[in-house]
Amino acid sequence: MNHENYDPDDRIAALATPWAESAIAVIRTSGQGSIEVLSPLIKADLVNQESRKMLYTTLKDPQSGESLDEIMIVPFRAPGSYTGQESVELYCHGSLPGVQKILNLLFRSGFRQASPGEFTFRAFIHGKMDLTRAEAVQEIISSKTGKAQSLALNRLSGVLEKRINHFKDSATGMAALFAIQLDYPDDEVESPPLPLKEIEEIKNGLKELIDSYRVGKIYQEGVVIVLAGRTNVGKSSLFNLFLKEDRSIVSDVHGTTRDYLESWISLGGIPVRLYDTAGLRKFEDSVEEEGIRRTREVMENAHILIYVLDGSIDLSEEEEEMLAQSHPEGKGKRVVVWNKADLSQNRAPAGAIPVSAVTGQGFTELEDALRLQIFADTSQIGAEAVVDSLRQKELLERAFAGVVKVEEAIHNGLPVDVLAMDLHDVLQALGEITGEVSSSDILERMFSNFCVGK
Ligand SMILES: Nc1nc2c(ncn2[C@@H]2O[C@H](COP(=O)(O)OP(=O)(O)OP(=O)(O)O)[C@@H](O)[C@H]2O)c(=O)[nH]1
Ligand SMILES: [Mg+2]
Repeated sequence: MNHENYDPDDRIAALATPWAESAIAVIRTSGQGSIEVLSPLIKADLVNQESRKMLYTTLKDPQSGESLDEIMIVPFRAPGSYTGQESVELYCHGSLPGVQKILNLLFRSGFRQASPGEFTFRAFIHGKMDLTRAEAVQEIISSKTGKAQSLALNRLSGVLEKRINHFKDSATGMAALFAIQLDYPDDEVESPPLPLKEIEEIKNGLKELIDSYRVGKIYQEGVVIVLAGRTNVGKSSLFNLFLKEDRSIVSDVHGTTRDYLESWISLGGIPVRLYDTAGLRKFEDSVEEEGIRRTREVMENAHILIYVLDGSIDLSEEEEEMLAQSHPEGKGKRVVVWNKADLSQNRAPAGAIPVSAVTGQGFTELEDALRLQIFADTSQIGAEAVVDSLRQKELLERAFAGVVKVEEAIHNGLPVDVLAMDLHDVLQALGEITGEVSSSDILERMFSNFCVGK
């Protein structure tokens, strides 16, 4: 999408549902004249159809006279549509050849294929939503757990926009104050008190949002957790317990799992990519050697390693050593599980969580320990507004740095024009977050990550 010479009125169309056989497919169009262009293609009068009221009709090719499908169609007149401009949505049977025929007809009739995110981009330029909401649209679509989806939904409803606007209002008020002092420098009017309290408030608020990014990222992108340990300790049994299904082969033969397996799970709403791996031992053949090499590779990339021990037998030297290390090597964190606790009368070694993959004992404690590790470096976020876009986080940091500069300038007794300039930076960054000031390359990058049809 080229935003420089962008024509926001030309007519676009795209399939909004996946390109796959389905019960119903939704085709979306937007642009001036959409209703008039589509009307001759159906056996009903779309031009006089009430806005946002659905119509059941037949779609036909006016050239050949061929009936293409029985459809439901709904016109949206500006500004009462998702994009804020005239739009038509069309619900047809989800047959791929059928959908292709309909799209071909639309492209012959004066629509062009929409780019990814183009409908949302139009909603943004028509003032239907600011950039924090526009970004939330794609975040909702790509969210992997219910919790991630509701955090993104909060942003769509504008919680983040409201907070940013609150900072903006406050900074604008300060800018006005500085402007008065610039206009009347000679103490003709008594100088108003410096807005130190407001500055502190903006600083804390920005800091809170910046910190929330880590939480947002966890919910949006998820974390990688890897089950590792010696052969036969019960890694695959635990993997299946997390998944609540028998995905990985479990047997009392050592070296059952030869290659890693992976699956998405939800850990109390946190999306987790969980890996089961080949047991670590001196390999017996080249296939197992490759399996163990892959296991080590997967372990390297883990955010959290669940190191599994077998509670029914003695620990190996290597396991003892591992337990003794309070700080595991590698970038990830570690949780040690003492599995098969049901078979042992002994107590779990210090630092290990007693669990049984067979009885389920200790599993809740294991989940709690994982959650604690995941959020270990994040502050507790009370507010509903959580940032999970890197773009927003970087702009928040720029605004924060600007506020700190203003504060320092005040403490150092610098002249008001310096304060005003620093404050201008703050306002600029905040404006970019919501899209009030937006450069075309930001828009280009942002909307290109969207789904086509959204
Ligand atoms: N009693 C008991 N048996 C368990 C438990 N966990 C696993 N087992 C048994 O231990 C054996 C090995 O389990 P797996 O889950 O295949 O072990 P693994 O670590 O994946 O083994 P490899 O893939 O060979 O590395 C199986 O016979 C399981 O039924 C447990 O908590 N209690
Ligand atoms: Mg296994």
